[in-house]
Parts: sequence; structure tokens; C-alpha cells
Amino acid sequence: MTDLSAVKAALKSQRIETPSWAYGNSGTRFKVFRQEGVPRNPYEKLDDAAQVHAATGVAPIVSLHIPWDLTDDYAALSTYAKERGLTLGAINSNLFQDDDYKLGSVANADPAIRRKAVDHLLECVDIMDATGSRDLKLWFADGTNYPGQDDIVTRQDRFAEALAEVYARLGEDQRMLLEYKLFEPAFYTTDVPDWGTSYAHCLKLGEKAQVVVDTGHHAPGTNIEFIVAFLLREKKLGGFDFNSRFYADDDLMVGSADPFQLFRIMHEVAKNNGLAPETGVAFMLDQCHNIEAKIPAIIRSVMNVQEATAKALLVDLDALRAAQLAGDVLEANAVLMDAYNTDVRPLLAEVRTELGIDPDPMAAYRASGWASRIVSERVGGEQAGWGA
Ligand code: LRH
Ligand code: MN
Repeated sequence: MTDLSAVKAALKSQRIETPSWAYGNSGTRFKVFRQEGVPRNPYEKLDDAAQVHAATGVAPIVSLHIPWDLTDDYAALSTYAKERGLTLGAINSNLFQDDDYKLGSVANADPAIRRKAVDHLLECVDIMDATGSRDLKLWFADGTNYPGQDDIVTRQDRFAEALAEVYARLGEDQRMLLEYKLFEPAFYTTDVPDWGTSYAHCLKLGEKAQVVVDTGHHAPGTNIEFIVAFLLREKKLGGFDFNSRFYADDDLMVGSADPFQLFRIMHEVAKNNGLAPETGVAFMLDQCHNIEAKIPAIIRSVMNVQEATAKALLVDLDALRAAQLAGDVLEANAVLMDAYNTDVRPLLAEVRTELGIDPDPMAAYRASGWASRIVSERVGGEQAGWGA
């Protein structure tokens, strides 16, 4: 039988990391629809993140993206975060918006451009030292568009060399999280296209190198929870970039396109001790709210992760194991579906009440008046965005 107090304890200690860039303007190559009240600097992004944490109680960490969150005093930014009950999380590098990186960054044939790229990554580690961040999150747009454009193996050699130099720079408690993505912006080869490539590089680098699973970065039909289970078994799952998609890297609210997939992922996480802080899995959101109001969208996203987690924690693992060992296919599937079909919203309302916050985060945010306040206060200045 599932111990509800243990389930509640796990839900109260869950920590979800929200991305600074999701508070800024974002869009597609067709259009970026600007929104009133959008932050104009990293400090205002933290103010908005603090609203998400106030409403949910489980989102006290904010990941930064460099140079989108460039500032001249990261220690001051870190203090500002702390004063609002937040900490600064993963530092995301950006080697995908500079003209020099058209043919690649760390995999570019030009050694001077590779040097420039590695220097950016080393600068990101300097920023981690200032913010006290544990994780350097690396995603590379590097790849090719046409067969023959560059040599696949040579580019992997360049990658290995660059990653090794950055790995050597990491401090004692610091990690590098290597993200993979099937395609886009490259459309023939991507140098880190799948979990296997990331895993292989991380194995060679050492225990401070872990794999990030961005749920929008797989070929359609990929069984992501298999990848998650495998990486947890190998102690190589560093974290998630949670979002959801109907087609490609849509970066929609996690759990909005396929809540059952998110449940299956969180089932593998929960049953393989992935929720335990010592396992070190970073639960990060990586989303773009192109048409919907950003702060409530992020609150909804945090709630979607909580609901999938609560359902996963309600799986009767003893009954599941017994059915699996008995080869009782239908019963095993039924045990899982019983948990998935459980309405966990009352349980989460109880958890929030016990955390001393409003049982309804969306109502709490509406009642805060923050949405209209930022529209009236944030007038003028340059709204934050991808700057692409
Ligand atoms: C790439 C990605 C990566 C981030 C970017 C904002 O698609 O998922 O994690 O750097 O989005
Ligand atoms: Mn991502």
C-alpha cells in the first residue's frame, strides 16, 4: 500500500527550476509577439520567477542564459535572488547566435572560432563561480545541412577536445550537463543529436559530465522514459529540460501535449530514486510562451509536473512488481493506469495548504495583482528576448 505521508513529503521537497528566458519575449522564425509587462533585465526576470515560487512553493531556482542574462555583477544578482527566496541554477551557454558560428562553434573547422567558443564556455564557468551555480548546461546548434559539408568524425574529435578543456576547468562541486537535440537549426547532421552521443561523450569525460534530456528534442515516437530509466541506471541523468510538443521542438508547456508521457517519465524517475536530492537530477523547464501570458503559463507548467509526479508516487510498486514477476501483463498495466487515472488535484491542494500557501496557485497569482502591476510599471526600456 502507498504511504501517503511519504508521497506528500516528496511533493513538498520537489524542486523545479524555471528558465529566465521563458519570462522574456519569444517566438518562431515567423514572428515574436511582444507582450506588455515583459521583464527588461535579469532582475525583473527574478521578480517574475519569485511570483511563480510564491504561488507554487516548489520553484525556488532560476536558470540563466548567457548572454541573455548578462550583467556586470553576478554576486549582486545572486543576492537579489536570495532576498526573494530564490537561488540561481544552471548557467546556459549560448553558441548559436554569433555570426562566427554559422559553420559551427566548438566543431568549426577554424581553430580561432573554436578558441572563441571554448572561451565563452569557460566564461560561463567563471559566472558559475560568482552565482554559486552547480551546473553548466551545454547545448550546441553545431551540425551540417548537406552531405559532404564537413567530416562527421573530425567534428566529434573537435567536440571531445573542447569538452575536455571545459571539464578540466570545473570546480569540485560543479558539473557539465550535455544536452542533445535531433535537428534544428542544422538539418542534415547535428553533432550531439541523441542521448547516445551525449552519453558517450559524458562517459569519456568523467562523473561530473551528465546528460540532459530535453523532452522536445527526440524523433517522433521516441520512448523517452526508456532513455530516462537507462541513464538513471547508469547514474548519468543530470537533468531535464521539460516542455512538450506535438511535432518538433515546440517548447510548449510541459504536460500540455502529452500528460501521459510526462507521467511515464516521472514513474521511471520516482521508482529509480530520481526524486532524491542526492541523485542530483535537475528538473528544469525549457519553454517559450509565444502567445500565452508567461507567468501563469509557467505556474501551470509547474503544476503539471507536480500532478505527473504525484500520480507516479501513487503507483503501487509492490503490486506492480508482483504482476510483472507473474507475467500478468494486463494487471501490471492496470496498476500503472490506476495511478495515472487518479485525480491528484485534491492531494496537491492539501500539500500546498500544509506548505502554508494557497491551494490554488493560479487563483493566488490572479489575486496578487502582479499581472497588471508589471504592465503599469514596466514602461520603456528594452524588453528581454532572444535578441536573435
Ligand atoms: C535548444 C534549447 C537549449 C537552450 C535553448 C533555449 O533548443 O533547448 O536548451 O539553450 O533551447
Ligand atoms: Mn533545452
